[in-house]
Amino acid sequence: MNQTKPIELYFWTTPNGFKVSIALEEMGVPYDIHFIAIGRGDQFKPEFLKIAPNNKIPAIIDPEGPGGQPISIFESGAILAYLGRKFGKLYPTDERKRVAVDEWLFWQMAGVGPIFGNNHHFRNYAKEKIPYAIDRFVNETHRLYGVLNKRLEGREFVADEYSIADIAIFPWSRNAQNRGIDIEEFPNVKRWLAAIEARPAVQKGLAIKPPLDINLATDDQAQKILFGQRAS
Ligand SMILES: N[C@@H](CCC(=O)N[C@@H](CS)C(=O)NCC(=O)O)C(=O)O
Repeated sequence: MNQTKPIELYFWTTPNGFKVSIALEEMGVPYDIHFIAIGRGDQFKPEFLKIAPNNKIPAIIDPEGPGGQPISIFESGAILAYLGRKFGKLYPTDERKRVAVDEWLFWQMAGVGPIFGNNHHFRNYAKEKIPYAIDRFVNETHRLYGVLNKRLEGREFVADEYSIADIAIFPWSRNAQNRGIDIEEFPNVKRWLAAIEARPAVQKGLAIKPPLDINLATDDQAQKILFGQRAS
């Protein structure tokens, strides 16, 4: 590891945020956290939009990017792949193995993230409860748990060896009951979740807590927390 300056992680305590904190912990990469309180709209601030034009966490700045120059990256899948390539960890270089990791990483990004996100939205947040939308997203969530359960039949991790693909899928798949799923129906997923949850780096990545008062902070205070000082 020849990273001398920490990676700047723009983060909130959500599944997409935890993907990156877990990956950084697993790879043993130094990082500083900048909390982006999405509940108070910090993701729309111009400073953040410069590095994350889609106004969503996570994002990173690597001060020691390609050519020794800083690089900013948004989209959790792009971040995980970058970290895997840069630090040579959890992202195999053998092409067949890498394709398998990519398949499951993209499966998470294009399938699990949006579908589980809509599941939460229509079950928990939508003011009007729309049975069609709830059924559609719970059924599709159930199908995706089934796909994962089948993939994990006789396999320890989704691409055999533990990788950034597992790290992408894990934070979204735990607490299945919160999306109307009975995990007992999916014993391979249950076993896989327990194995990942037991990893010390995963526990550290999940343990990050924002400053208690961040949602109440004035704009000025929040700016300091978000952009001016080390928050971890
Ligand atoms: N595809 C994006 C999704 C990121 C995402 O949905 N982030 C949520 C939190 S988990 C967010 O920042 N939401 C704020 C907003 O939509 O305004 C990624 O994987 O990075």
